[in-house]
Amino acid sequence: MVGERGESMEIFFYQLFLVGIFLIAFPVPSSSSSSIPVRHFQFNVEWKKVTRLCHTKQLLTVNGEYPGPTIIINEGDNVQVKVTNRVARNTTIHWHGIRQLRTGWADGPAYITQCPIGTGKTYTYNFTVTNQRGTLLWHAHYSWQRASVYGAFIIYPRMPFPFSAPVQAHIPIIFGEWWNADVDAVENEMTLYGGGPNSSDAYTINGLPGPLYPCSIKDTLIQTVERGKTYLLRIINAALNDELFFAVANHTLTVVEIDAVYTKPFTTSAIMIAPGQTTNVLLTANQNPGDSTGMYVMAARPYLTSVFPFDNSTTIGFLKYKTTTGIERNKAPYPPYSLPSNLPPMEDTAFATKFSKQLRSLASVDYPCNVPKEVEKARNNHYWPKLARLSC
Ligand SMILES: [Cu+2]
Repeated sequence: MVGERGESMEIFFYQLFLVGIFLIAFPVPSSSSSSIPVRHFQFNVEWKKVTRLCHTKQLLTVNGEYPGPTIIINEGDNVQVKVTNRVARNTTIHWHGIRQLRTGWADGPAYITQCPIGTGKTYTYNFTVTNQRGTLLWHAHYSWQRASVYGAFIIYPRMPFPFSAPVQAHIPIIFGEWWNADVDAVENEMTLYGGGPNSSDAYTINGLPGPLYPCSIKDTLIQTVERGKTYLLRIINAALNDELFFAVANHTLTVVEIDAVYTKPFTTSAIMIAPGQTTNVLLTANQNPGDSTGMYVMAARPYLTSVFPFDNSTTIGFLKYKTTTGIERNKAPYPPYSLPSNLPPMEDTAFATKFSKQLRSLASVDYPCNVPKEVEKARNNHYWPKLARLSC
């Protein structure tokens, strides 16, 4: 007994020592400092009746929106999100990719960094976004709630963009998955049988499956653009499990940022994006639709990486050039269309590899890439006992 107690005291002092080092090594300004702008948001986690693919169900949402509200802040802002749980089950929100310097408790994974937010309870996430700029995402982090509870997290930079093209508009493109069944039932069944989950019934772009799925012609994204203008597509993969290819017919994409880090720009016919990842691309509306429909298909479908059954369907939307007359030419039913020839086939590992190899940090004077050039050989293995002693 005494031995055990002595050991635990030793561990306790060792923890104190490590925490001390951490505080000294990362002095981040306190968020209570009045010079930091504070951004307040209210998130109500609540049910909303939503219909897709002819199936109506109660969908878990934030503020009744699907996808959820977009958070837009400036680099350096303090963010305070008051989350109220209005459903009869636990929940949390994860700020996916935010570094959470000294605010690990605001990270969101239930039972890891925090206890879940119980029914009727309110919890305020409070963190400062330091030295990150670009696109990230937020999503629920309890069970499979992230299937419908997700949204864009946009951080405007303090300094001008490191690319010269004037951006006409910022367009979030958020991929997701839709199950006709209740996702809790899908998850329970998976746990019961120990296999993979039932495949989703559709992929979605901004919550819309597009006309290749049953009953979905009206649920199609149509993004209007002006000829000659350049747009920043803030692409987010909020799908649960699948890497996706994405392409826009007759257009190239210039990758400028991944996961809120600038990249050396490169132009590509398509992108590959993993779940939880974000990619900012520039798209110039440089086609001359003339008398044609002025509609270009944008499409996403999975990159096949597993032997398990998966949803092998394709979601599409349209890029639509504004007419000079202002007359709406194209409403459903859409003109004849086909998938973009530049969309990689599902087994295209060569494309996925080539694409990933092109990703390089910008590494400019303003945005240096400070990675350790030497790897220190570890002398001891350190074990970190769990500090959280709250029983949830
Ligand atoms: Cu996450």
